[in-house]
Amino acid sequence: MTQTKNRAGALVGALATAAIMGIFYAAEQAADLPFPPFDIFQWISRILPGFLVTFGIDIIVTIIDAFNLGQTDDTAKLGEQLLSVLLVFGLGGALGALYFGLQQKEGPTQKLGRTLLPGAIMGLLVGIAVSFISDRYNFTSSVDNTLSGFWITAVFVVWGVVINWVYNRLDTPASLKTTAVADAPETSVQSIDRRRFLVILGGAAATITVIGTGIGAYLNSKKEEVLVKITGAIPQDFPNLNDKLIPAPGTRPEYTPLEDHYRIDINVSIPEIDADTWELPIGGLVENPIKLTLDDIQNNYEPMYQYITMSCISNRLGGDLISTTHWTGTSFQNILKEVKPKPEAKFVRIESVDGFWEYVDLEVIRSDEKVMLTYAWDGALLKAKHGFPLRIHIPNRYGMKQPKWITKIDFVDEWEAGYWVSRGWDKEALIKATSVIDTVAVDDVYEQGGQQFVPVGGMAWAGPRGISKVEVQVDDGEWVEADLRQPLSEKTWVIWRYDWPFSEGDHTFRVRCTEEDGTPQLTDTEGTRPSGASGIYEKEASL
Ligand SMILES: Nc1nc2c(c(=O)[nH]1)N[C@H]1C(S)=C(S)[C@@H](COP(=O)(O)O)O[C@H]1N2
Ligand SMILES: [Mo]
Repeated sequence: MTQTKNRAGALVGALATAAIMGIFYAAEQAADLPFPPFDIFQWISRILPGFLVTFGIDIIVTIIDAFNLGQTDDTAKLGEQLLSVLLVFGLGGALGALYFGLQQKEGPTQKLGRTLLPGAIMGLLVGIAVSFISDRYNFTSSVDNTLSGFWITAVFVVWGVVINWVYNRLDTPASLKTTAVADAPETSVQSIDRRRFLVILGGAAATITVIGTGIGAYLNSKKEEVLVKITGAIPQDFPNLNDKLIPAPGTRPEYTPLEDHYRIDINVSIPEIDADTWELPIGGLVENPIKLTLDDIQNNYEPMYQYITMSCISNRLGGDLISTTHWTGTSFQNILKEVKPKPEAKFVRIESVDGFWEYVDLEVIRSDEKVMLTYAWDGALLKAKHGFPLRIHIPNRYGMKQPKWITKIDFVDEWEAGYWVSRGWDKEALIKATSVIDTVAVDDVYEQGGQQFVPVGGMAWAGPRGISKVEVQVDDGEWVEADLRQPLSEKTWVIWRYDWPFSEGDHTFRVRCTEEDGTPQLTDTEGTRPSGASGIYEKEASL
C-alpha cells in the first residue's frame, strides 16, 4: 500500500510542479520575474566540483558532436534548459512522494488531520528555499528580489496546498480500500472515481502547463533585442579587401556574422544588466578610485578598434566554439593612468554579475596596450549574451580569462585562482597554435593544363602570435605549403587554401601551421582539458 501511495504522491507532486512551471514561465515572460528552474540549475552548477561540471559539459558536447545536433553552444544551452526543467520536475515528484509517505505515517502531520496546513507548510519551506536560491543565482530578472521572493513563495504555497488537497481527496477510506485491492480495481466504483479524479487532475495540470508555456512562448517571440549602433565603431571595408586569395568553397566565413558568434558561459539564462543603473567601481590598491558609467567609458576615453578571433578553451580541434568579429573599447592603460595603482598592486581582480571572476597580472596590462575594456562588437553595443555592458579582451588567452558583464574591478596584491582556474583549468590559458581543414571541396573540382585540382581550405590561428606558414599533407605524401590570405588583423585566424592535383580514391588530408616567429604548432594530440586542444587535424575525402 505504501508503494502505491508513494507512486501516487510522486505523480501528484510532478503534476503540480509541471503546472507551476508553466505559471512561472508565463510570469517570467510577462513581468520579468525569475524562472526558478534555471536559477536552481545555476546554483547547482556553481557548487558542484569542477571536474563533475566539466565532465557533464563534455558529455553534452560529445552527444551534440556524435548526433550532429547543430551549433554546439545553442544546443548545449537548450540541453541545460531541458535538464533544469527535468530536474525540478523530478524534485517535485520526490517531494510529492515524501509528502504522501509522511502523511500516512502516524506522525505529527497526521495530527493536523484533514486541514490544508501541512501542505501549506511544505510549500512555504520549499518556496523560501527556492527564493533564497533565486535571490543569489538569478541575474536576469529586473524585479526587486523581495518581491520575487514573495511571488515564488506564494506559488509554492499554492503548490503545497494542492498536493495536500489531492491527498485528502484520495485518502478516503474507500480509496484506501481500493489501493489495498489494486489487482482488481475495475470492480470498485471508488476506484473508478479515484482514477477519474487523477485523470482530471492530470488534465488540469497539463492545461495549466500548456497555457502558461504558450503565453510565455508567445511573449518571448515578441521580444527582440535592439542593437544600438555606434557610428565610429562600425567596421568599414575589411583591411584585406584586395587580397587575391579566394577561400576554397566551404571554408568558414572569415568574419563571423554576429548572430553566429559562439556563446559560452556558466548561465542557463542570459544575465541582463540595466545600463541606466550600472556603474563600474574601479578601486582597491589605487590612489584614485573611480566609478564609471557606460557613457563615461564610451565618451571620456580614446576608443580602440580591433578585429579579434576568440576561442573557448573547450573548443575541440575543428570545433565551432571559435569566432571572429570587430571589437570596440578602450585600452586598459587609459584606466591605469587615471586610477594610479599603488606600488603594492600586482593584479587586477575582475568580477562579473553572474559570480564569475578572473585575475589579470598588472604586468600584462602595462606591457600590452591592447588589453581592452570592450563595449561594442560589430559596430553595436554588446548583446546581452556577449556581456553587455562591458567585457574585457586580453590578448593571447582563451575566453575563460576574459569576463563578460563586468561589475567590479579591484587592484590587489595577491593572485588567486579565477572561476575556471579554481575548477582545474589552466592558470594562464595561453592560446595554442592550431590549424584546421574546413573543406575538401569535392564538388568544385576543376581542370587546368590537363590536370584536375580539388580546392582544400580552412584556417590557422595562434592568437596575436600570428601565422607564417600552413602546410598540407595528403596521405603519406610530402608536406606542401598552402597559400595564405592576409588576416583581418594580427589577432585573427588566417584563411588558407591549397589546390591539390588529385588522384581518384579515398584520401586523408592533414594540416599543420607555424607561428610568425617560426615556432611549429604542437603535433601531439591533446584534449581540451586543462590547457586547450592541440594536434594534427585530419579529414577524409573520396575523389
Ligand atoms: N561573466 C562571465 N564571463 C565569461 C564567462 C562566464 O561564464 N561568465 N565565460 C567565459 C568563457 S569560458 C568564454 S569562452 C567567453 C565566451 O564569450 P562569448 O560568449 O561572448 O563568445 O566568455 C568568458 N567570459
Ligand atoms: Mo570558454
